[in-house]
Amino acid sequence: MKRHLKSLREYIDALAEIGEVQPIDKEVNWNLEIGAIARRCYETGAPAPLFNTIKGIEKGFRVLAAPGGVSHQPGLYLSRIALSLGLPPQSTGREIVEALVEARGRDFIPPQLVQTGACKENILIGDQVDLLRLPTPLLHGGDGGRYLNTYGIIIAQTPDKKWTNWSIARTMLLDKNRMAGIIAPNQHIGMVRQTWLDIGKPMPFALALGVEPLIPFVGGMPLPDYVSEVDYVGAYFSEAIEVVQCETVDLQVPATAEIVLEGAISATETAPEGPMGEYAGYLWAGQSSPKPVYHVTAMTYRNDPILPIAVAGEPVEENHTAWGVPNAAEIVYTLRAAGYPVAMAWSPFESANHWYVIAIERNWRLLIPNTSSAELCQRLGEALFQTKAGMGTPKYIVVNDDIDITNTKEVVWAFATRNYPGSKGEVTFNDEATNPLVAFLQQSEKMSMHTTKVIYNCLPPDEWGDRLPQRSSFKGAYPQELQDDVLQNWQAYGFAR
Ligand SMILES: Cc1cc2nc3c(=O)[nH]c(=O)nc-3n(C[C@H](O)[C@H](O)[C@H](O)COP(=O)(O)O)c2cc1C
Ligand SMILES: [Mn+2]
Repeated sequence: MKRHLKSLREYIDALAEIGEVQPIDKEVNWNLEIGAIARRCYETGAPAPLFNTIKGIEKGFRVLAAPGGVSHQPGLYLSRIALSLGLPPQSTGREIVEALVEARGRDFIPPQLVQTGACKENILIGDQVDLLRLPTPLLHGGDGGRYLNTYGIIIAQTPDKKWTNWSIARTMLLDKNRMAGIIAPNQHIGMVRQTWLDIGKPMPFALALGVEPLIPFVGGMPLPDYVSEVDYVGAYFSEAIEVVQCETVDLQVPATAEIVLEGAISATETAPEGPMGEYAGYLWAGQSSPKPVYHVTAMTYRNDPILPIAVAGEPVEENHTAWGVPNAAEIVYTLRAAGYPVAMAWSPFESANHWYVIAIERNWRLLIPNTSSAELCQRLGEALFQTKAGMGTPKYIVVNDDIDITNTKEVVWAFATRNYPGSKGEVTFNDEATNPLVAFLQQSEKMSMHTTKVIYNCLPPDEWGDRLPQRSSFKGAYPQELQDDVLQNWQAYGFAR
């Protein structure tokens, strides 16, 4: 039974129950200090910092960082991801991925419109809008500006109202009522915006910051074109989520959002945006580029609002969890739907979303007879690269399901000991659509958003057949009874732990 946490505040309470949030009353500065503290939390597994007092910002306005980070507490490594998805905090990566996959097969449930909600406790319209009141942090030394949106959901709808897309894309603060942000043409926000450009109009948007914890994970999920993420959110918990009508645009936002910004993205106006430290772990200092301008026409918020932030950079932060994990789930769903015996997919956090690992059922040679491992990889690529699930990175690693792919040590071992160099081991695909933020792409590929993709064939070598060699390890080379005895006697032998 899932536990549906219906607001950011319910999520924070659930984090507090397991020691995964650290309220900080000492005054902190939005100018790099919040970012530095958050980075240290991500990199050490410390609890998510909740900044209660921010210099120069009115009392009550708060910031929550690392809402989707990982934990250094034993057994709770993935607890923030698990709780966000309504699962027990000790859940494994596999249980998390299966929960996301399972909901993909259900009937989608559209949201329910309600009269009002917490996000309407304060309503500022037109000239009253003042984004400078919000505790927008300068996240990294070298960033081109202060980032207001790093973990909120941008809601956009086609003019015919048939497709409502909810996704995460960063926005940088410009002044009291303007932001600028990335709108990649191959992301859904870019596709929806194109339908407005086609009729020569600015695109209305709503940005919901501080929403219930599942939503950012669905905002990061590469669901297919024309699918509305909010309907998947309904399917996931088997209940419609409550939305309220915006004040100045014809869009609906989650009723419990902490902060909602409404307005329109100009069809013509741009402003320099970036650079910002990114999920690959790099910051290209000094490189800004023109991005579309968001004009804000209304700002509504809960009393004492909490701005959630992701401080992108070296793993593990929310790009690796709230994007990497649902992307892996979408790979599983897509390949299973295409008929392939996929047991699991995962992006090892250390790879900064640059590797997705796919585990194939151990008995695949029986299920797909007369097929070499390289041929299977070729077919997997053909199925995957037609879909958005296969856009996230050009590099995939295919292994047998005897490998625990959530354990990076096992992935490295499989890659090192099972991958044959050259064409049998590296199945390549030329000129495929890609996410342009992949670190190693050439400048021309970032522009064309096409590159070479590779599947590293790390399935057991074909000559091994369906009989894997025994593993030479504690678990692989000793009878279960003896293993149990050894564990039982561990302290008796004199070991501390
Ligand atoms: C914390 C976080 C930040 C993200 N920032 C961006 C971003 O700035 N630009 C972008 O194109 N995608 C960003 N993404 C990835 C997209 O959310 C993801 O590709 C998603 O599938 C896009 O939604 P869509 O499938 O509806 O296009 C981010 C994801 C997360 C979890
Ligand atoms: Mn979408």
